[in-house]
Amino acid sequence: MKKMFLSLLPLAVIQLLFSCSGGAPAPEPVFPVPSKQQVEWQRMERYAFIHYGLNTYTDAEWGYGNASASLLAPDSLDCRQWARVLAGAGMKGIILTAKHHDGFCLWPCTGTDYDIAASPYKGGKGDIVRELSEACREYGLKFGIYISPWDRNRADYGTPEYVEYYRSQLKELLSGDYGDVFEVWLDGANGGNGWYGGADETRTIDRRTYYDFPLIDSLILALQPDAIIFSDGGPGCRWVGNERGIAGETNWSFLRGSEVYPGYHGFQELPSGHADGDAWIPAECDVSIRPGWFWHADEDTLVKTPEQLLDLYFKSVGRNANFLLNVPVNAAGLISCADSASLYAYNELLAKEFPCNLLSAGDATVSVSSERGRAFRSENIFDGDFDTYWSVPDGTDTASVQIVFGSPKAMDKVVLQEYIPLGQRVASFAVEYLSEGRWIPVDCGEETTTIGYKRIIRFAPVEAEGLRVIFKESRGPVCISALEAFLRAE
Ligand code: FUL
Repeated sequence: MKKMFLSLLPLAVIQLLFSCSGGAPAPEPVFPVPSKQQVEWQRMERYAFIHYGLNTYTDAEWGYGNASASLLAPDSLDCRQWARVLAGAGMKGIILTAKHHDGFCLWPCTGTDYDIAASPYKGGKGDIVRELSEACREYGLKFGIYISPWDRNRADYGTPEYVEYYRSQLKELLSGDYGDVFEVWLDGANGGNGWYGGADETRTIDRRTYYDFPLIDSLILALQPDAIIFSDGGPGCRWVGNERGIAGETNWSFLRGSEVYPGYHGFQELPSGHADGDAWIPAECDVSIRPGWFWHADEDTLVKTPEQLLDLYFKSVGRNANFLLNVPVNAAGLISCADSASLYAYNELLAKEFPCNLLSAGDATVSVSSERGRAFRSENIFDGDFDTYWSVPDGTDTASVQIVFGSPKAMDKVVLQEYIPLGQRVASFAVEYLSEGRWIPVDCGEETTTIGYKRIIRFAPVEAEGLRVIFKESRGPVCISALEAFLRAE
């Protein structure tokens, strides 16, 4: 009852109530901090990409911009199947390649003839953006769009007129006609050779200035205020610096905002972010379930196994990043059986990794180095509620929590979460278990530096009489939402 009442009140009022009743106020934020939309986005954790278009029929990855629209003639295309399979695999949303680098549009686009209206699909009356956005709503998924800035079909690519055309495409897709869009994906590949309306040449643009990305970002946010804008440098979320789906073991959700822009690349620094960054731009790990982003018949046997997908989950979500898994649609217009079989099995393996949290305040003796006050007591880390957290007094940048069990527990994973609305703080920590009266570090083979929204530490199963986490370095008083331990179910 008390909790229900509190959840209806804004944070500021809650803080005031606690300070009036003698409790300590919440810690001051440590900047940069995420927007409310970025926190919601991070809590999605897993969502899917779909690459589909003319490349599906030409066996290409980067269409040149001159493939005929007549090739788009799937005989069984069914967006509801895509949504059903991906929802069944635990995805929280789908991002569709509404336009890839070849410039072909999967919706009837007013500014070009190089679109679905020129294809045989539904006699030129189809609109895959609409069909998928509706299927996503039906299956409780969020919907996002990939709209390539680079366009190898347009004769005017490289001129200011093209940028205007690109903006008009964004307006068409984001004006609300297709509902809410949770993420807009601005790819970094742009400029190079292409068809360009028959010019068939190489065009080079200044990646930093040509598109006027600040203007594009404000256009997107004016139309879809809750959308997260992806690019190498955000502003909503950032590329993780590789297409293998792997985040840095150290992973700050910040960048020096003015340095990174779409097309910047930054392979070395993007996996870990900038520890001294001034803008909250968390990492997203994009990777395909197959070697290519688009479907190719000869890759039907090269679909990643459930075990590989599970490993990628731990290397993305388990390292403070979101996991964007591409599942290409095949020439028939469906997600292939090999892909859906692997996806379902992966989702089951994932559930087995986290059968039940072994930690609770009930059957153990919990002690912490210090507590900030009633509202920030250590019990908050066990309550399964992200919005409550344990914190320590101001001026404290180290802390520890120790749990001694009534009887030993077997475990192979520890999950830690920081309360990120107040910033990402922890820079170094250690996880130890108690065995025959001695505290032993778990052998996870990874740097235990940052935590962020979520960090999952895996190790060979141990029989633990207790567990402790030592926060050795923090950018302010720690704010820990969750500490959980699990043992994989056989
Ligand atoms: C890359 C693109 O060039 C690929 O074709 C693909 O769309 C991938 C997700 O992003 O930069």
